[in-house]
Amino acid sequence: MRVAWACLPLAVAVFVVLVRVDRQIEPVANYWPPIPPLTGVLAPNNRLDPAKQELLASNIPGPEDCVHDLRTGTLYLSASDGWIYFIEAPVTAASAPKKLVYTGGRALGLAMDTPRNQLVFADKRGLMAVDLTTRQLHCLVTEVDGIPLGLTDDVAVAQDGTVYLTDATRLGLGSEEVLTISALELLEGRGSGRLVKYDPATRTATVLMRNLLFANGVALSKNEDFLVVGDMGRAQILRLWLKGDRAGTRDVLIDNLVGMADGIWTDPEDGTFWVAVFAFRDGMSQLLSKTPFVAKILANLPGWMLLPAIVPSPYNLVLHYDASGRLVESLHGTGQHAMPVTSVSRFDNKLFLGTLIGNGIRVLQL
Ligand SMILES: [Ca+2]
Repeated sequence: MRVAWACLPLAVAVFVVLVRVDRQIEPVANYWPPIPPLTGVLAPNNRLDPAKQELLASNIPGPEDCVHDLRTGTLYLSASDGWIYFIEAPVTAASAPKKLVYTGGRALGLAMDTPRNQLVFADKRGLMAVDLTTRQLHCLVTEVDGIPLGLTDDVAVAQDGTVYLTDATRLGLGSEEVLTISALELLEGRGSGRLVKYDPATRTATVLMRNLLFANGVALSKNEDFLVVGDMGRAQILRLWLKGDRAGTRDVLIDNLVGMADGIWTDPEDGTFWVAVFAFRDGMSQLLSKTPFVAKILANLPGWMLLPAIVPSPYNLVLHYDASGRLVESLHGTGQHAMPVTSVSRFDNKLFLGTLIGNGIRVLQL
């Protein structure tokens, strides 16, 4: 089956490369460790099966992320139509989402900045915020170190208002769709993602990490002594210490993930980390990581044909780690309604799952 996936696009790519100019990427070879087996805590189960889920906002396209205002229970969600929507509590499948603001771009990761009563979000245009009283939109950062943000993917806000954001890849500067951009970054294999810190007091942004292979989810630890960031293409979650003797140093908190980590959410009650896994690591980008010349040919495919590069088959997977990076449980789901999970958070003893592909937020009673 994998061979079939790889051969068909390759044949088309040979044709395509003859009639169009290639995209400007220069793939390099990478050698990844074997994918860990689905055994032990990782053993498949049916905890995310569709029959156990409720679908919220079923008419809202591509809600990558959603976040609750813990004061009111209002749920905010980022959609692929350029709008941020909200649902007031009590949030049920019958609730009709309302429009909060049109961003002019494409909002991805969301984070509440409760002390300042604003919603901070990653947008294809850069780091942005919307005042929840006036609904006034603010563009906070569009470039760092003279380099434009290529694709702002996720955000985390500290109690003092400091914002940490991921700039997924330099390849996001064109007009390509998010999925195409991520596939190209993975096929290139170099890593152009950045972790950025924005200081609202000085309105300045600084780069904390470079060369991430699609920088994705970012989250602060419960007491904000460190943050975690997803180096998605390398199947790692990195830890950067912010306080204490180790401040400024980094290490690998979680290594050799079974899939590509998307959104990461810190549970405010116990400090554990919930990780949305976008896809297993057996897509074309991983299979072709040793053959950059083939990856360069495939990079000429139309965007929709690059999907197998990152999503070989539909699967739902959420991983739950303790604060030290130990896997404590995994939640799986398959079937015709399975979609890549791009965000996960818990509220009122329910898990809320966002997806870049498909409509609506899926809700699982725990
Ligand atoms: Ca993301």
